[in-house]
Amino acid sequence: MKGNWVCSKPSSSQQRNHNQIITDKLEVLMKTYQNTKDHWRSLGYRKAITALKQHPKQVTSWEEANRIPGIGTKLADKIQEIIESGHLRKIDHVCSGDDMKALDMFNNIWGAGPTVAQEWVQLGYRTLDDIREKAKLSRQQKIGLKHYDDFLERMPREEAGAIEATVREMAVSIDPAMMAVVCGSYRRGKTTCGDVDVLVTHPDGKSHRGALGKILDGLRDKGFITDDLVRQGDDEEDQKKYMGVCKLPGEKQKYRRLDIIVAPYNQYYCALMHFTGSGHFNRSIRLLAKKKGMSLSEHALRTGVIRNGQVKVHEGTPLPVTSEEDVFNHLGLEYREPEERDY
Ligand code: DCT
Ligand code: MG
Repeated sequence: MKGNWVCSKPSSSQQRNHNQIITDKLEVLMKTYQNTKDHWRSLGYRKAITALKQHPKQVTSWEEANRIPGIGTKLADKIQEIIESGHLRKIDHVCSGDDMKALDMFNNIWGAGPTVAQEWVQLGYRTLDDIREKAKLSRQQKIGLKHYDDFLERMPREEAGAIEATVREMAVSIDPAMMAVVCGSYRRGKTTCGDVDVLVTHPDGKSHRGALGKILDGLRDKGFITDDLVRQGDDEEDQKKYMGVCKLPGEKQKYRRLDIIVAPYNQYYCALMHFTGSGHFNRSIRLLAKKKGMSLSEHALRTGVIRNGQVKVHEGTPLPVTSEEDVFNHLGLEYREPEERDY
């Protein structure tokens, strides 16, 4: 398979970003366009940033920038400005006003997206106190606001490990054969984690049913889970996802985001791959599966999928998957350890 597939290369082989001065500035603009729901522009910036990060050398001229696929004349103008002056005046114009600062702050409230953040700015709110006093808040946004500073901070890896252990002990106390594994950035070996993603299953293929409720009740009784944000999935056979807030015992502990996913054992390895990520790795490997007439999700890897454009005409049949290696093998990829999926 030709092409530059992220999922087919270990992330440690990623070269150094030779154009960080440029990509840092473009990322600021991309974030602003995301905040203002300017999807096309933010997508254009994301593609350009990815291309610049992969470029084997420092870009030193307008022509060189313009030759990179995905970088047109307007972006090349901006890149030239950064090369020559170290600055991008557009950032000062677009991002530095009080409106934009407020928009960014409101977007960072858990449960508030670009639409509601924009509404609040239009209503004249500029500070978190404005939001607290005047805005009409959903239940989740109230929790997001209460833990605003804690949620923005990444936790040390050790703390994520202690949170995982707490969830696992509870799962095992309910049923000794229950499995609880931390996924996400922790499993990819990161030194800090934004939240903790714990995947729970049971090897007998049926005792995962009803487990989530029991685990949550136990963790609430201990005072470990402090707030509930979202609970998805009612179908007994399917996956369930819980999003909430937890805090380890002790005076100085912070409130942390905790996700618990429960999967039936026959979906476990696809769920493990999905929740391990990274998001970028997942996008790449799913696209590769699609190109091969397969489909990969957190539930299954299917083959013989027939698509008419974007529409699936035939769902395909699930392939046997009893390890992460199986997924890589079926796709014709060399196995990558979680640490090597960190794009
Ligand atoms: N995921 C994905 N696509 C996304 C977001 C997430 O496929 N847009 C998957 C891959 C990672 C997993 O879900 C958990 O998501 P996060 O917790 O958001 O990511 P993380 O890699 O664990 O990073 P963080 O340390 O910020 O939690
Ligand atoms: Mg995470």
